[in-house]
Amino acid sequence: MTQDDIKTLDTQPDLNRRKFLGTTALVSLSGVGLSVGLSACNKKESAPTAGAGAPTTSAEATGSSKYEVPPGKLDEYYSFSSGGHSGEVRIYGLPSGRELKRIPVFNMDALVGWGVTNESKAILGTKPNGTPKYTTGDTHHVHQTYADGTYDGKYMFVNDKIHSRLARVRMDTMECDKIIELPNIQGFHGTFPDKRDPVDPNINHTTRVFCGSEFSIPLPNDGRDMEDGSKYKSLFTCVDSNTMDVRWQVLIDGNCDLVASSYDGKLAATNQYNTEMGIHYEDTMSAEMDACLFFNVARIEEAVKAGKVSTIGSSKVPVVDGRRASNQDPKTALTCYVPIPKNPHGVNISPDGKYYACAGKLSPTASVIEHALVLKWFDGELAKPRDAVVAEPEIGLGPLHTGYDNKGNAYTTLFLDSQIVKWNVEAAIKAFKGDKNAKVVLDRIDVHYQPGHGFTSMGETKEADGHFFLSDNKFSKDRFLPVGPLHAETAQLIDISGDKMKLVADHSVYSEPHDSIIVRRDIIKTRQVYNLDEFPLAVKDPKDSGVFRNGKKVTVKLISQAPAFSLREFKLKKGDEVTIILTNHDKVEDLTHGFAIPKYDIQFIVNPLETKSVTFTVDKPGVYWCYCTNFCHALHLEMRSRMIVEA
Ligand code: K7E
Ligand code: CUA
Ligand code: CA
Repeated sequence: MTQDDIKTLDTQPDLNRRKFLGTTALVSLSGVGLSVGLSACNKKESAPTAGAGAPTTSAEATGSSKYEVPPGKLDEYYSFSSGGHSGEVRIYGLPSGRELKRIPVFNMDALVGWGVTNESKAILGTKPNGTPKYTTGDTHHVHQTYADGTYDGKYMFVNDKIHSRLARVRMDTMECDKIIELPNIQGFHGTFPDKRDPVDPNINHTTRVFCGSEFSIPLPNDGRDMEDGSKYKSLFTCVDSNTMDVRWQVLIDGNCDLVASSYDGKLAATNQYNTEMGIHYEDTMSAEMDACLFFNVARIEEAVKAGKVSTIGSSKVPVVDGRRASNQDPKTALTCYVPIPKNPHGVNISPDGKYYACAGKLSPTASVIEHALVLKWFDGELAKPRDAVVAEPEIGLGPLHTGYDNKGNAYTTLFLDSQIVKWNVEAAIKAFKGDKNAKVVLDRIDVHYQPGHGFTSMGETKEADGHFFLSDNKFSKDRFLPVGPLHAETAQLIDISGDKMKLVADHSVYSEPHDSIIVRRDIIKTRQVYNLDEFPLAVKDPKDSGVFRNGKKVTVKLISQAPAFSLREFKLKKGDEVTIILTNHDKVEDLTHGFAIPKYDIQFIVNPLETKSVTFTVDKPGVYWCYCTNFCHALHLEMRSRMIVEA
């Protein structure tokens, strides 16, 4: 990118700001000062750097009661959000921004007892000593399952970038029920469920989850080829959404990043920023063009069926060859590499299923790729993959993620410009064909500051409603009371129902939401209580309570019913391996009890009619008051049981 490119960005209303930002950001990208240009905050001339500086100018404060949710009233939407390096998933109500729940997934959670109970450890996976295999996670992308092009309210999937795991969350209980670790990859970043089967017309719902790996590694990564970057590889992975088994992987050139799936089930896509296969940071930016890589799902599955596969290391997952050299003939190709400038970030399909927007990140453009033309290339009827690009509007600096409304407009986050830009897809296509009158960029709005993901209400479905856009910003600085060197992040709610975007609320969020989806509330149907029968260990009758000894292994069965546990005390001997099984017999929704044992580091909750268990060795003689941690009753404090450990 050159200085001349910047001049062409004439749609920017605030030219002075543009010039300042552009010069700083782009000059430094051109080689010498790489680290300066890409760091986020060095160019926001209007923002104080820290502290509770000047209050926000009233000019931008357009919040009004129309967007407030009065006490006792419910929100219109759920927002499901990844929690970044917290390893969790969060649920907010919109437009209020009320935080409703945090779902522990890859992280430990003291309230729920996630990572403490036997049931959660079985989902998390354990080391031979019984402790969780990993205690950290890094969630980036959340997406729900589909039926007929819209959410079916069944499951949500979320990735773990640090340990390359995929988790599934049930939408009826909003709890994680399954976690798997993907083989032979690192930096599992983008993920997206498919929307229907590419072949079987009867399967109009999600059955696969696609997963992209961002970091290339030697394969297998067992100490070989560590100095030879040309031997590093990435895999694109497909997981069965029901069994959560890994179905297949595709060996590719370059890396994966974000992932999208088509509405007809035929293609999966991933943007690639490291087609250079660079190991060092500057190498990943050496090429002017990277790519958006498309996978022909039906052909890959035919190849797997036909046994045209290999395996890597000890993994049994079939791997097909999606590298460029092996996929030159469009009519048999499994993959199609569409060139996109430069280090693109994000790929998002429009709600009509026709176009993918792949934003340039280091190029001020968003590339529009036509779905039908990619299919045409696979049929041998398009000269070259790049011909599938039908528009490439210049929209601003550092474009990352795109959301859509129901009127053919796209909303892209501009990380470096700290803006959201609204642009019209069909107008961009006309302009690309040479129509000088096509009005591509329709509006811009400042956000505070450095937006990462942005997403619209129902915008990842064919029911996109064009109501709200939420901008998850990476910096908040002067927007909230300072709370030390680490500030809250901002999620800014923008009304996109009119011609002009309107900022209507700032919501603070704990670091660091990456991606969210905004889901209409009628789609989500949650359960009120559990069912005793779904827990094999359930203590079904209070009379079944007691201490059951088998040598040094002891099982303690008890129930909770406000305001008491069914055992006032239970006796153990030092050295026993005890399993405590607790069933909550309260049937009223939200009547949850907790169970905490001092000095033994045991804490968890049991929801109505739920059963949980913990196993540990009692190594400290004495009296330990097991108490209820969840305020449940006027006699909550009295709700206790005595664990007596004899020497
Ligand atoms: Cu979805 Cu943040 Cu992981 Cu873009 S990434 S910002
Ligand atoms: Cu039971 Cu508090
Ligand atoms: Ca690159």
